[in-house]
Amino acid sequence: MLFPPVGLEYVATSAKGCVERITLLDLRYETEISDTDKLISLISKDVDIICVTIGWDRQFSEICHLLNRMPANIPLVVGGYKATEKVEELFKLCHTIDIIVRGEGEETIRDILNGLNLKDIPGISYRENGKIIHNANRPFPDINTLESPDRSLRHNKYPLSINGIQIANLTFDSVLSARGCPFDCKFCTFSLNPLGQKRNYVCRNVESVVNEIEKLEAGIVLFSDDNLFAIPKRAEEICDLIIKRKIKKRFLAQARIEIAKHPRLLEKMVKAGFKALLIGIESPHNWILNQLNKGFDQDTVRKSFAVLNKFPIFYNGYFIYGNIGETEQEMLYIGKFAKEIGIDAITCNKLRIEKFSPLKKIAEETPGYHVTERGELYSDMFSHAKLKKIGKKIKGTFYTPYRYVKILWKNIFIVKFFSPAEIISLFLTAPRIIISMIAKAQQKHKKQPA
Ligand code: B12
Ligand code: SF4
Repeated sequence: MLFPPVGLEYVATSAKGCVERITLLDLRYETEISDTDKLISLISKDVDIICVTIGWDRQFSEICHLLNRMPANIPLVVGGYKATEKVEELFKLCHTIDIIVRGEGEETIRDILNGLNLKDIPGISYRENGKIIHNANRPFPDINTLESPDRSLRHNKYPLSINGIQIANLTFDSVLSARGCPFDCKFCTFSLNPLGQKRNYVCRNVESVVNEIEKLEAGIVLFSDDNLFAIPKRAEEICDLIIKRKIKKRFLAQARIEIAKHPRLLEKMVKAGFKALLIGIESPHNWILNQLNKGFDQDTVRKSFAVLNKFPIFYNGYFIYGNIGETEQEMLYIGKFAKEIGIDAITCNKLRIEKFSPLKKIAEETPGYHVTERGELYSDMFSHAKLKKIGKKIKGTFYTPYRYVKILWKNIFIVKFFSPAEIISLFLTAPRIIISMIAKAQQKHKKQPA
């Protein structure tokens, strides 16, 4: 619940002027209408068209259930990454959906709201006489013509909170400075959208990005770009302008290890307030890095971290395990390798092979490997359950109690992510948080069938 639904906010902002009034609801926060009957009564009273985003798998069936309760007489438009991926399935599961917007929705929503004939709107799928019609894909919009999200439409502030207890007044937001990525990693579902289209790397002008940041209320800002540093000179200009305008915020961003080749940029990032980088390493093994077309090898990772670790930035590395042909021993080396390179935290995910993934062919042609409908890869040797166990072991090797102390130490004393006042507030709220966590665990335990 830390981050706002930026995709939907882009769409809502673009819809301004086409309708009389826009009400933006983030149902995770709208406690008053968390009761579905109340939500439906609000919608029935006041709303002419409903637009919903589905970004990921989480609670997919609950979302479908909710959509099926929407009033049949109000047009229902659905969009988002997951909706784009599951067009056919959604139409089958949700009889109330009229239109699904595939891919980026800023221009498409305007066409819909302006009443264009559905057959003339690129990028949509819709129902007609009991059939589903899929129009051609819409070309990508020029991102410099898109307005950044209108945050005044929001009803809440996206604070850091655990079990409803707010911590140290920290608030979050995200900014998108570019779309797409110039690299072609074979497993990647970031830069290849669910329509199989590669989004060419296009960036907004630096001034507009910093103008947006300057107006944000939140203190912690995530750049949601796939790779903020694709053009290092441009990233340096963003930092220069943040420093020049004395903007005091804490930034997080996704990066590739090549950033280590640019120590001057890293220095400026520290001055500008960059506190954490999320870096895709994927694997310690050269043959896997090759298979994934990652574009670097183990030695480069080691050399890059030797440079990166000189800067007071918190590094989280993404790793993929369960690759095609990977042995258990190779998977388990991830935790050890992560320790060797001195990274601060790791996130490990099983390899996913989605519809248009270039790895799909390799997986299908490799005896004993299978890809599920949901894009999960497993093999005769490694079932889902076995891979899950291996994942736990990898984490167990890395996340020891000493590691948690180190993480805390680095954030407080080296990266200085938290101010002294925030640290005090963190400690003061800690007992309440622990009590609430215990209560929640007990509740969960009680709910489980005997
Ligand atoms: C930044 C990001 C995050 C941030 C979120 C920040 C934020 N403000 O939302 C964080 C780190 C929190 C995050 C978390 C997760 N993420 Co994420 N995330 C991304 C990332 C890199 C960018 C998303 C983004 O901002 N895109 C830019 C906006 C403008 O695009 P958009 O959201 O797609 O919206 C456009 C269209 O979809 C459409 N649209 C969207 N909604 C609607 C609605 C209507 C009505 C219409 C008409 C159109 C429309 O128009 C929008 C504007 O063009 C994407 C990868 C990518 N490049 O897309 C992954 C991605 C969306 N995340 C993903 C996942 C899996 C997750 C997690 C579930 C990971 C996890 N295991 O915990 C969590 C879920 C968090 C949760 N809330 O439950 C997956 C989803 C894949 C899938 N098949 O389900 C993606 C695609 C990455 C991947 N390939 O693995 N994520
Ligand atoms: S660099 Fe990252 S975002 Fe770009 S293609 Fe590779 S994995 Fe995807």
